Amino acid sequence: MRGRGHAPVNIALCKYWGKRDKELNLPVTSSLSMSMTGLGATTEIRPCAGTHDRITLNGQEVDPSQAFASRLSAYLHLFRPTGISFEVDTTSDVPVGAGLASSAAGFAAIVLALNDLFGWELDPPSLSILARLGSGSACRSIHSGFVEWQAGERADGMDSYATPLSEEWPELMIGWLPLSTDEKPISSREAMLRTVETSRLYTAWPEQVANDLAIIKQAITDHSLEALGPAVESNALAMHATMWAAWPPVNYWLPETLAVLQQVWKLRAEGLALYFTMDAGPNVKLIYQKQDQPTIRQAFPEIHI
Ligand code: 2P0
Repeated sequence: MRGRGHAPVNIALCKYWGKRDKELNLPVTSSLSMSMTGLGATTEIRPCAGTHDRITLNGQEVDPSQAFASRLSAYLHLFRPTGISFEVDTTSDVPVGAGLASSAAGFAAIVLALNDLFGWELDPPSLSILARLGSGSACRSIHSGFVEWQAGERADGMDSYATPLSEEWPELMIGWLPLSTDEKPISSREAMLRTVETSRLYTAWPEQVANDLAIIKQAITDHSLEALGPAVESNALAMHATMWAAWPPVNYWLPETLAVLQQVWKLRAEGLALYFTMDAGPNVKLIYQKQDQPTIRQAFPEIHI
């Protein structure tokens, strides 16, 4: 008896930053992402005897005392039949804990594997809600393409889940620059809480998101990178500004991060339609159109597309 699930990494174009309920991972605002085909997490899960879950990541057994393992075991408790442990075998295409959305793909893959194992046959909103309980952004990784996570209003979170947009935009490219794969200095979970509690700039965030979200959705419908890029870039920078204004300040940037941003701004000033986004880590994701791929590869030879 085993269950299997695969889920893509998603990169937010309009970010989720801040919760209205930290137990249920209910967000303050809606958010919108793009799933990356061919990059994600694959999980196999089997019930087994014993008192501990056995968790394997990329072929290596994870010590049960590690944060990753204890968070996963705590999540599995939500579904665990009495006296049952699980063997969980996950393969991730991206480094864990480096701000590359590995937990989103990971928790979405677990939910799909549990759905397969127990034969639940859940509908996509229910799968998305269960993934959200593991990690907020995981609710978006249940789908491919452009995905919107509706913040919802209900206290029980049953209206807070992700749905795919019908639009497709095959020429839109996203590539990431691996500046560092070290574990981040502070988890996004903790950083988000600290920002909401201490950053005076956070009061401006919901309005920023409402504006950006409307522009981004229209830009996707119109296939307009000129409209999309500024909203995406400004949304990421505003999110980091709320963190810098927290106390103690939250900083994910390295000197190399700023150097890349300056290079993007220089290339754009020279006429290239190139924009960036960043998540809770020092790495930069570049957004551009397929026709400019050769130029981008030349300017950033280390890029993963
Ligand atoms: C996002 N991030 O929208 C934002 C942008 C990071 C920066 O969602 O506490 O791992 O599990 O709900 O989802 C990362 O936070 O946090 C994240 P939890 P999560 O992609």
